Amino acid sequence: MKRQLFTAALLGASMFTAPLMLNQSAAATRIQTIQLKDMEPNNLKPNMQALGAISPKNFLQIKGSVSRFDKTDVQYFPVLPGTKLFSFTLNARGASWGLYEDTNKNFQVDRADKLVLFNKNGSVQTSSGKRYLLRVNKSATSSSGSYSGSVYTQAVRRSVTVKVHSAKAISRFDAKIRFTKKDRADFFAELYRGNAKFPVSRTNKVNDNNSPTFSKVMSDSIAFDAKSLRYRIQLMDADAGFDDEANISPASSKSLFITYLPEKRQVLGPNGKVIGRSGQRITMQGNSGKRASITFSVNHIDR
Ligand SMILES: [Ca+2]
Ligand SMILES: [Ca+2]
Ligand SMILES: [Ca+2]
Ligand SMILES: [Ca+2]
Repeated sequence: MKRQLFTAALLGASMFTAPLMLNQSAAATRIQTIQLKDMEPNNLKPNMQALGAISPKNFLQIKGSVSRFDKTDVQYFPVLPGTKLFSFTLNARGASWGLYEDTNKNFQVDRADKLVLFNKNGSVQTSSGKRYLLRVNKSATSSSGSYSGSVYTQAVRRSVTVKVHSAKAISRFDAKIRFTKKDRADFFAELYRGNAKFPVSRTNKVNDNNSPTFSKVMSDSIAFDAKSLRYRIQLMDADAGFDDEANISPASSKSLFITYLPEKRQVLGPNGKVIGRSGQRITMQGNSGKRASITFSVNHIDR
């Protein structure tokens, strides 16, 4: 009976499928199930061996019991980077419970702490570095109590944005046609992951303009914990037949290879040296052939 109730509650909330389907980053990374066990003594402070970290990689299961001799259990959850929301479900019989934000970070439920949920399941907006304590108390009317439940998380979604602010033709891209501006370039930029064949994003195209500015920001959705991202920026001149690629790199290729390090907020150039920080405007230009320069900035956004 006990077990049936637990299973029915879990399936009813579709908790096994929700994190996989809603959550791109979590689906990309491996989801681990952590069992948060009721390890005594945990009456005032949680037993630290039962530590449960809430992160997009973890799916937490909680189980325990209280009795006449064990009136209270305290369980602890820190929130790891990359988590923006968690859904908390606890089914308790013969017991009442509260989920507290351990605001003063002393691993104890006290007055300074914020009561987040009380005998009621719900979603909690969170951010990395927050800590939570679950306190379960045996109800006065029952001789014993039990509880079981789970926590699933929704990950922060991170995207890298590359904004090409402007380009400048250094060479002539199109043939001169008298009384027209057709010899001016028709630029648009594209963003590729490393040596990928297809771009992840591109800018708008600006016709007949040797020094255009672009409105569309290019972006790429990435895993929250990605440390280093290699991109190739191409500047194209649209033509009636095959488009021309402008040389915008000081290295041997026409395209500009950059590496972005989200945590260090650094942008590395084709030679691996730091050429700027996130959000900063960087100008690079080509060294041979049909040359152009671009001014761009790289950043990342968490949602
Ligand atoms: Ca217990
Ligand atoms: Ca206890
Ligand atoms: Ca506290
Ligand atoms: Ca053209």
